[in-house]
Amino acid sequence: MKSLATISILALALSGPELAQSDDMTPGRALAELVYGSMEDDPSGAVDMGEFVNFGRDIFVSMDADESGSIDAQEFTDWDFGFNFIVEDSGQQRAYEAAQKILFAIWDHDADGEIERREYHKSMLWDFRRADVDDDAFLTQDEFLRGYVVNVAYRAAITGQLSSLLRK
Ligand SMILES: [Ca+2]
Ligand SMILES: [Ca+2]
Ligand SMILES: [Ca+2]
Repeated sequence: MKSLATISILALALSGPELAQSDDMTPGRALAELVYGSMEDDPSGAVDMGEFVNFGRDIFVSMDADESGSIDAQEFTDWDFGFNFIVEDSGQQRAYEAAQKILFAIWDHDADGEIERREYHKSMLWDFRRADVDDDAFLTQDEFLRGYVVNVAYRAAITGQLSSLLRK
């Protein structure tokens, strides 16, 4: 298990532009586009913060298997966006597990081993703002794919970029 400091460094590295710039149509990207499409109430517009937060709330409920109001590490790793089968194909299981740990550590603000509803909600707001590069309060599909931390972390894992970071 990596220390939290290492995880923070990795998280920073993951937000670097060189990792987020791939335009290849990979299975991971196709999945992320599908997820983006499912967030939009109005298919003609970009995703606003309300749609993003609603999407996050649905995910929180489905992750919280025992309905305790918080997500523990087991619930978090058991749940997946649909990336698991892509990970199996890519042979990047360990990198994917590392990416899950990074995401969990980012969202568990007080590091008590549970992502509580309010921590998750706050993270959704932060994640939205971070991804909204032009600061217009809408996420375009491109901003979502390039900047949403889940997409960035899992894509880095699946494409093998995270493995090379972990080896450094
Ligand atoms: Ca729970
Ligand atoms: Ca917590
Ligand atoms: Ca924007």
